[in-house]
Amino acid sequence: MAASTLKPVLTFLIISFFTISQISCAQNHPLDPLTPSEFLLVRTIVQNSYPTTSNQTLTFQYVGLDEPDKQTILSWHSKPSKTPPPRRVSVVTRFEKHTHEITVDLSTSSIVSKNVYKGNGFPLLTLDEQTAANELPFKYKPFIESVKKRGLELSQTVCSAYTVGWYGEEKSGRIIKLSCFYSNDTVNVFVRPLEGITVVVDLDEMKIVGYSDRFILPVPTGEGTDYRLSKQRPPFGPKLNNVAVFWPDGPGFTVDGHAIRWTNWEFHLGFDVRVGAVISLASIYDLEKQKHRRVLYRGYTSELFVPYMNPTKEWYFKTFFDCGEFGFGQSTVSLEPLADCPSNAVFFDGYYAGQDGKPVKISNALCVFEQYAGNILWRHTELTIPGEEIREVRQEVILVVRMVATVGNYDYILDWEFKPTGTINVKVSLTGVLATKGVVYTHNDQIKEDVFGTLVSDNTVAVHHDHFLNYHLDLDIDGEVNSFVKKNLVTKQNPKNISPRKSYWTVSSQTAKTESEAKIKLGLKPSELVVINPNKKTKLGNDIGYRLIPGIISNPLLLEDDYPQIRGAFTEYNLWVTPYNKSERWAGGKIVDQSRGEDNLAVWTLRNRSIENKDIVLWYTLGFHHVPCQEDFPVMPSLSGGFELRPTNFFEKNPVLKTKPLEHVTLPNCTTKH
Ligand SMILES: *[C@@H]1O[C@H](CO)[C@@H](O)[C@H](O)[C@H]1NC(C)=O
Ligand SMILES: *[C@@H]1O[C@H](CO)[C@@H](O)[C@H](O)[C@H]1NC(C)=O
Ligand SMILES: *[C@@H]1O[C@H](CO)[C@@H](O)[C@H](O)[C@H]1NC(C)=O
Ligand SMILES: *[C@@H]1O[C@H](CO)[C@@H](O)[C@H](O)[C@H]1NC(C)=O
Ligand SMILES: *[C@@H]1O[C@H](CO)[C@@H](O)[C@H](O)[C@H]1NC(C)=O
Ligand SMILES: [Cu+2]
Repeated sequence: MAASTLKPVLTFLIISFFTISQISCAQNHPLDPLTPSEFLLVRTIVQNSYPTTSNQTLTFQYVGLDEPDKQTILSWHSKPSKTPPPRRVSVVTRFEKHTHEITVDLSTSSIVSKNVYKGNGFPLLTLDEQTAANELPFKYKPFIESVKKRGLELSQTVCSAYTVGWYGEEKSGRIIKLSCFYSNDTVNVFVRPLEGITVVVDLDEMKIVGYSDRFILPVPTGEGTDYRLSKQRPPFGPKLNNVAVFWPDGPGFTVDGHAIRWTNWEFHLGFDVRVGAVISLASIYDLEKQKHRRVLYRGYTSELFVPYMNPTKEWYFKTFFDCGEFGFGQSTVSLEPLADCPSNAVFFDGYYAGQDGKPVKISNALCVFEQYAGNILWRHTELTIPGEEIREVRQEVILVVRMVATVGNYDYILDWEFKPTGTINVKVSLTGVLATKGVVYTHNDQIKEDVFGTLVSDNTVAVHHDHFLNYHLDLDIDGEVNSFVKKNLVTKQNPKNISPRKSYWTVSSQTAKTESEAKIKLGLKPSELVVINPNKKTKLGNDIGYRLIPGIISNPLLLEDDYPQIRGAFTEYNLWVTPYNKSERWAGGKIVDQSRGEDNLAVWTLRNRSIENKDIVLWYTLGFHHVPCQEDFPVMPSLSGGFELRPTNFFEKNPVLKTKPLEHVTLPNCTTKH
């Protein structure tokens, strides 16, 4: 289509987008995220429970839905009544240098439980305290001196907060470290570090408690690092032609509060400060059985572990847990209509409690849209029947749920893609700005030492690192009682007298009885990872199931007894299976900042609980070892990975056999304006 026709089409679609987003919610769902008025109520209830005589401030580190028991949800969901189960809220506060865990019941406006956390580590950091910490150096004389010594302007300097991890310390306060950057001449601050300086901040005291300036390295130039279009100079390119997204029949999905229905799928879309998007109660309509069948009770990113591979004094501690320390929901950024999501997208705002307990709104935090990318759902050309050429093709349309979390320098695009075939594709795309370290070098030939990364620009090394995302996948295949089956593909020798073939492979299934049997390291031997409902079979007698098809496989490379690895032990296996337990929600544990690996997936599974014929949860880790390259600079093109949840003997036959082909619709003629 000619570019000139783009404008009128877009205008039309923008109008239709607003219409969709105004569909109001008919009834509240017990899994709906907390609303602004609920946050305010929680704030009042919690504040009233602390002594007014204290001059210590109370800060809200985490406020999230304490969801009702699964059985309660399931029975409500199957027969929604006017009165949903009581709304409860989990709250974590800091008060008088202690972490308090509180459960609030909103229906009675009361506190149900309250205790002081006695374990190691600290809760989620708030954005406010990071902002406050980042400003401290600018009133701190030694830092001002350090900036001056480097011939830099203080007004052009910015600092950013980094969690410090745990390295065997017996005791440590609630501290973070700041790294500082130079913003003169570019907005790409993360590529202009002020190396040699470390600022240690005590968050409870909100003051600098440690400072060192060990050496000076050239601050990499800002030239050529700005990624804004307004700062680019010709020649431009490669040139892409404009596009229009046009759904002549209107959207194929409906939004009812947080419930989304599209073709054969329905699910609930929630939002949480710690993990961002939460998919619940996903079920698929079976045309043959004429009913919805359950697939995924709950899915979300439970943790993201990003260890950097620079072991020097200024960098070693950079081993981040982005969900448990910084909060994926808290780091969720507003999506830009027509850019982050296409014109047919419907947007959802997200809310979380700020440090003062008041609701903070993230506009357009999530988007949902249908996507047609010219892909084929299925096809066949039959050429063997003499005199005939038979061809059947079906186009593939999918539904995408998207959010973007920007944690400091990095952007994570998190997609859940639903297909009419029953597949759920979970995808993450990494983009944004690399974490870089200043060096004296301007050419690779000068480098005779390990610089822990790749020279990506003058005086700039992008540091090696990993991204390990763990997904909490509570599959309920046709009901909550499931089993995990590992189908190993094994080589068999062919008996000599049968045929000249010497070997073949066949499937050897193993049902995991306990947690230890379901710790899976992938990449060595081929196997299918299947969750079955052991109590249901297809008409032909096969186990009804769904399988998890991994994408790229990455295993950890740090030593097992290295501190970050102890904390990030969920990466030891690509897949773990646990019996459902409401309080086991995050693979890195509940309290993550400065945690010591005492409460995480690896520890829970040591109990070696029974998982056969039980309500089970899969924990899948998707990993990237990132060796940066020059193309990743000054801003990185998206790098994607993911995995697929795919029906396997779930349906009696191809569930999209009877899907009709899409009709080709010619666009109304549009007048050219130049
Ligand atoms: C208030 O703070 C001061 C100094 O920080 C302290 O000495 C005092 O005990 C505090 N008062 C209360 C009621 O906590
Ligand atoms: C800031 O950037 C401009 C443009 O590159 C340069 O001329 C100027 O010297 C820089 N100032 C400082 C204080 O670095
Ligand atoms: C649920 O998990 C928590 C944390 O691992 C544990 O303390 C608790 O005992 C578990 N409950 C059951 C019923 O296993
Ligand atoms: C877990 O339990 C099973 C069954 O009781 C047993 O065979 C297995 O050795 C146990 N594994 C560990 C690591 O304890
Ligand atoms: C639309 O454009 C096509 C090709 O330019 C032309 O053949 C057709 O008559 C036009 N239709 C209308 C309704 O203007
Ligand atoms: Cu990376």
